[in-house]
Amino acid sequence: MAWRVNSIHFLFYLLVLSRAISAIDFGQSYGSSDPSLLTPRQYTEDDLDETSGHVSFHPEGATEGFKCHYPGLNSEDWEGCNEGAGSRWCWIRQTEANKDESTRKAYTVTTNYDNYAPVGIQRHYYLDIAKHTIAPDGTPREARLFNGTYPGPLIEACWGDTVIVHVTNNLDDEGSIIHWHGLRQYWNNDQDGVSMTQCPIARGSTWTYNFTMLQYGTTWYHSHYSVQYADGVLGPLIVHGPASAPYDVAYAWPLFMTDWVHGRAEEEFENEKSSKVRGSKADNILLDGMGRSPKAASAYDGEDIRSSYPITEILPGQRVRLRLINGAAGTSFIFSVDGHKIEVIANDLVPVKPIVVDSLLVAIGQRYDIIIQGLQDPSPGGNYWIRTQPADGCNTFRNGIFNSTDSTNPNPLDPRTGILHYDIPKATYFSLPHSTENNIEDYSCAGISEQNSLRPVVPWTISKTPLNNLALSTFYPAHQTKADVKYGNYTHWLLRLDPLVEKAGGIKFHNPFFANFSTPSLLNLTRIGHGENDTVVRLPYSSNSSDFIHMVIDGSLLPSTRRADLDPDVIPRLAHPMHWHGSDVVLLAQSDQPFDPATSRDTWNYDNPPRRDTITAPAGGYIAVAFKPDNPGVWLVHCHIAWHASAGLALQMVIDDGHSLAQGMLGDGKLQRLRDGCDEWKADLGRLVASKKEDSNV
Ligand SMILES: [Cu+2]
Repeated sequence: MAWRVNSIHFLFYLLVLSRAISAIDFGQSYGSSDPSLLTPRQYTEDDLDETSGHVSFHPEGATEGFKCHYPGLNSEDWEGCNEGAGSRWCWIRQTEANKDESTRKAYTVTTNYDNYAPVGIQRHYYLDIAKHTIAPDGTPREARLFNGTYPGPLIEACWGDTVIVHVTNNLDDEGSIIHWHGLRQYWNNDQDGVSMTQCPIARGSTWTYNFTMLQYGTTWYHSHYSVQYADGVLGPLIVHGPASAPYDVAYAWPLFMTDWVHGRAEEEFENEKSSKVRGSKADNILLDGMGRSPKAASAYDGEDIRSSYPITEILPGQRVRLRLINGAAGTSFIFSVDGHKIEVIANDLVPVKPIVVDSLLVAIGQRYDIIIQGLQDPSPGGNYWIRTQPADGCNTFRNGIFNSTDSTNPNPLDPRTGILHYDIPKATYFSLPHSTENNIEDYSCAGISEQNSLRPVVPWTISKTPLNNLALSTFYPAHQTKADVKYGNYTHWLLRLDPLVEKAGGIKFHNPFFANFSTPSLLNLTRIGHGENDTVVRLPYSSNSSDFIHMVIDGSLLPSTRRADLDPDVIPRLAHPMHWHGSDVVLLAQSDQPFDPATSRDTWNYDNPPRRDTITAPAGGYIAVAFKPDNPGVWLVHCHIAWHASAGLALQMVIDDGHSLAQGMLGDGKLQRLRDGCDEWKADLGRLVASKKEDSNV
């Protein structure tokens, strides 16, 4: 195809950067606090393609043949091109003309990525959920998989694209519901894929999800049907977009960290509820679906490492962008690469000002985009361990709890799960790395100082006077009485133990959260809140971007060093990675001390706090978050430990205007579609499992 350097100033992303040009200096991190300075990726002219005068290019790190197309953008929008470190890259200025009024009514054009997305194309994906026997660590088991792979296939899109996913449930014994983790589903509540917003997909049926990528970065999709994702029903989802620091090369496939259970997840969940076993446990850890026998840590020396470990290739001095996902059921990980620093450029789906660390806590449900800076002079063998070490206090394994300071577990799992391999003349694929672990100061699973050092590139200033009134909170546990239902105000959420564990420990029983598969809340908004297991927070909708809701999640009733009355051998001290649907939240405070209504609020951070969708509540402490109630609907907040969510550590927030906005926005077509789906489900398995009250069904 014709390619003329000077006349076709191709490409691309919106964000704009007349002042950012000098920043394209490899090895130099970004540093600026100006929100308009998100740097686009560098595209060489070979990447670019001329299609009807519209922007079309192969984004760095995309799979082969994958292209971003922006039919709304053409050469008149080019701002210019620039040379840098051997590549030429171009960008466009974001203007009123390159947004589509018909589909972007809710957005205003600003340099705040939160309020703007380009207009992309539609992409269709087809997922088939079925049983397959696999043995990722040598032990065969029957898993439930998307398209027969673990993790499932990569869903890949460009910022602004609309993704349409056709999910067919070919399981013979269960329904399924698929959630698109971290995607806000802005004004698109019915596509969230949880039991609040739809009935499960009946056996043999296909359900189609449809959503637009208003965010970009790294995330994943997974079953939200009880603990089904722990049986394998998960996969990566990446959205190409700008980055907050330059890099040389990127890979499409993320490093997907999981734990792995040798039996069925549903059976493992029985252990969570058992007063004898106390707690679900995992058997192993995997990286990208690869693992080794828990008993044979280093059995592969001399064999081809590519058959036993996921390999990440790098060149000396090269800056490699990697994507990290924790899709585990019960394990938070400390990620590190021996001998290498980690430059963090995004947390969850939010670009952050780059910070450099030796290791990185990746809690369940969290993601990071990172850059590894290649060494100028790597060791001759060229191999370095990638470690995914279970974090202290955030793991439960069959052969003992992993603890960095306690050596009483005789057979800890080997955290060396991947290999960074230098493509240099003397490097070998036939020798394990001989690298030593970085000096890691903090193996804790809340990672308080690290988590609080992450600063979004596009800043938010948070109102100190929220729309809700924390002082009005009932301070009751997630246990509803009639008075609570009237109040509807759980913005101070006092976490309780798993009710059956509480019962076993002699603590007064409370009602856990329970969602009936056959009656999704979205179809019953006026009625939910009257059931003893509904656990509903009703919050006022507001379109004003300066309006916020504040929420405290308080673990002070849970076992901690202060709660000596609760035996940690009976009830383990666990932190909870809490995940929000429908919104990113900002972290006003994260503390290992209990929340004090009189004094704690004076210490909160309102000035561009960390912002993401999953944050760990420390054992015995609390987190305070804020979010914009601008997305009407019914949204889940829950612990992302699969066993805890199913045991009821969840609540539903209804964000509405008091005039049926949330249900009204569905329109007749979507309502009818949801009802038809429920009819199909009820005619299939609905009657059998609707009354299964020992599982929250989220
Ligand atoms: Cu939890």
